[in-house]
Amino acid sequence: MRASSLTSIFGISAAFLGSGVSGAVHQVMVGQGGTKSFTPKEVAAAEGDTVQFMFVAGNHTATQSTFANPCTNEGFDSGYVPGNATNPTSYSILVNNASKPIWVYCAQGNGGHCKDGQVMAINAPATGNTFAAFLEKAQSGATGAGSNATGTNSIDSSSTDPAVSGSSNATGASSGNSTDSGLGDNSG
Ligand SMILES: [Cu+2]
Repeated sequence: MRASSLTSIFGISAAFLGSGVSGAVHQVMVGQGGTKSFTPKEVAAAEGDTVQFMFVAGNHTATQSTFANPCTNEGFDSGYVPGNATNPTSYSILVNNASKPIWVYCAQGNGGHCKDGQVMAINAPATGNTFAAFLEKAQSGATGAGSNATGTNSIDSSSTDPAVSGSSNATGASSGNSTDSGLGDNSG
């Protein structure tokens, strides 16, 4: 009994170490040049890689949605982060499943930034549910009022697999300068 539970604990920490060592870091600038943007808009990440959002200007979020509802929080959420070009606050997520696309938008302006095209994707497929299709959906303002596709293949409701490792140097994010008090933080 004792020995077997010790063994499994060991197995978990060994796997953890393995992914931490091999993972690459992909930086994505948020708000670069004062625009409502993610740069780059698409990232191809392997399992164990980290995507690090760098908030360089403005006041934005990095928030996860689904493909079907581009401007609705379904997963991680950085909260509002004021930009700083010289010492940007970062927010990192760990990619646990490279075969599952991760859709990201900015929640600032009660969905306004998203509708203006401030979206990005990690591991978007080249056909079908592409980044271009996601962007078009976001800009069309589709907020889930219409039909929800029931036959989507790889996108389901389990939005918990990109593990959130949190922001590293947030100093008062979302205090005092947000213009959108209607949007709460519904991270769960
Ligand atoms: Cu924004």
